Amino acid sequence: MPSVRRVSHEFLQRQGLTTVFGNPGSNELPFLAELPGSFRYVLGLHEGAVVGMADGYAQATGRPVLVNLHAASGSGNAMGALTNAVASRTPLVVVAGQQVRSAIGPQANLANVDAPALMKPLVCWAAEPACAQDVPRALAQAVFEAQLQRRPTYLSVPYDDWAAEADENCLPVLDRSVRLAATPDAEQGRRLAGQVAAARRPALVLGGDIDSAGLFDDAVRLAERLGGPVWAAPSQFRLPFPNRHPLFRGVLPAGIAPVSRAFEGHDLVLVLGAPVFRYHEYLPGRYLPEGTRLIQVTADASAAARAPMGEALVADPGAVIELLVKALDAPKTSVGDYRPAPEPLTAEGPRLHPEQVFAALRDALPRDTAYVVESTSTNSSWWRQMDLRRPGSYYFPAAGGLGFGLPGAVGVAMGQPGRPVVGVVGDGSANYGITALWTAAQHRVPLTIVLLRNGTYGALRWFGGLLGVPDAPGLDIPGLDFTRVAEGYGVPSRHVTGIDELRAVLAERPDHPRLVQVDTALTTPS
Ligand code: TZD
Ligand code: CA
Repeated sequence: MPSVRRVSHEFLQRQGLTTVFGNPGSNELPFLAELPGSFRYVLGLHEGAVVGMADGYAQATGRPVLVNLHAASGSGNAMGALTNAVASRTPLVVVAGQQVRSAIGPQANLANVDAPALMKPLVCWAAEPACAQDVPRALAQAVFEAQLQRRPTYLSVPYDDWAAEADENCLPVLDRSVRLAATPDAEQGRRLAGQVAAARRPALVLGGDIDSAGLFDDAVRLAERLGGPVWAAPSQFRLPFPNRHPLFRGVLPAGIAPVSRAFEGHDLVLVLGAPVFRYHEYLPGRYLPEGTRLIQVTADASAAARAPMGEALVADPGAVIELLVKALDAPKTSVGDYRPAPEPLTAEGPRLHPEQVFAALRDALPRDTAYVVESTSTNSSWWRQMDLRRPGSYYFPAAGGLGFGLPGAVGVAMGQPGRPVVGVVGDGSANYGITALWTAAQHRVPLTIVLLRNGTYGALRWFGGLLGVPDAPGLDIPGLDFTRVAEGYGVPSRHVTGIDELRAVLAERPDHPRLVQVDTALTTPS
């Protein structure tokens, strides 16, 4: 009989999980022994960066990805980054090493006491196999749970299990496949189509799942049939709709009262592929205006169950879009033209206004560029200037945990070689995932990091005003030079001072990672 390790490697290979993002320790080494040549181990220097890179890679490829972390300490370091993977419904399969079983109770060094409990609030499934021969099946469950529930999973494996001999009941798992089909039945489909067709003023709200499921263009077809306004749901991890499309009204503000105000006058709000809703700032009010009905269609059963209002149908939004497009009459009038971006605002003094930077990105970079964005105070400038019309153009850390932008951009670029990728990262955010620069340099990942340096935690200054805290300490971050930090990790970099220089630098297409630092003026998120 082969070893548990051999069967597990074979399973991962058959399922296509051969790119492994990790940072190993002694407990993990036995899993990495005899790794077949078809595997690629992408080393990250800190677990936050490891998970951020794996998240970007999994989102860009649309596939589950294996993450290899060290016991409790490595898993703990990864948890902040996992909050974003939860919000973006990323199927990460985290495998961590554990002490041998007999050493866990006495708490030998590197024993992860109650390992599944450590991760449970974040992952949808966490386990430690009860014996070595259950490892291949448990690994398969970790992959399938992540794939079906679209949420990270966690498996803790005592390190001596890998060398143990498999038994014959370990082998059937190699041939397994698990698939999901969630098309509404005929009656559900008729009912929904009837509700939508009967609406006088329907509004559409789209979530990140629309883009991650490859439905970006289908959503445009549906919207143009409906002819009503389209919003992106609050706090989303992807852009589900072209942001300069004539029907697009922007990202819904993340507060109860302003969301309700946006729906004023609509008898039906159809939400596709989003939770209802991921509010942020507490702005109390009625959830919905009087006379507005909400229908949520999502593949995420938990998002349907926890919503505080509305009807929900747990189904594949793609199947629902298809049936609605078929059932609805073609529109009588054209929806109009895409809206041009306004002239970018400028700043006083030597610093560039973020709008100038974004206008330069929009004009100098190819239309299919994928942007990974983590610059919190520049949100309104971003949406005023950008013109994103292609699927997979925008990634954002939707749980608000900083440290995704830089690693996420590395992961997206590795997952979609050939597509231009730009990370737009603030001088605060960059520090949480900075070590990903090293991985980008080692793998020569073609990628541009545009580092916006305003010398402060801009968004927190703005929040300070909103929350009546004008005098909080610890909000400024002077004295950081990212060109020198990047050079230290092996990434060539430039400090750009003028808009013409920025445009010229962005027009270059290097085949390696680079960092472009720009000094920017402070702006507000909205
Ligand atoms: N730590 C982590 C892991 N996530 C966070 N979101 C924060 C702290 C708090 N935080 C924000 O929510 S925004 C922000 C912090 C520190 C400032 C980010 O600064 P930046 O962007 O330079 O990246 P702006 O544009 O200057 O706001
Ligand atoms: Ca900043």
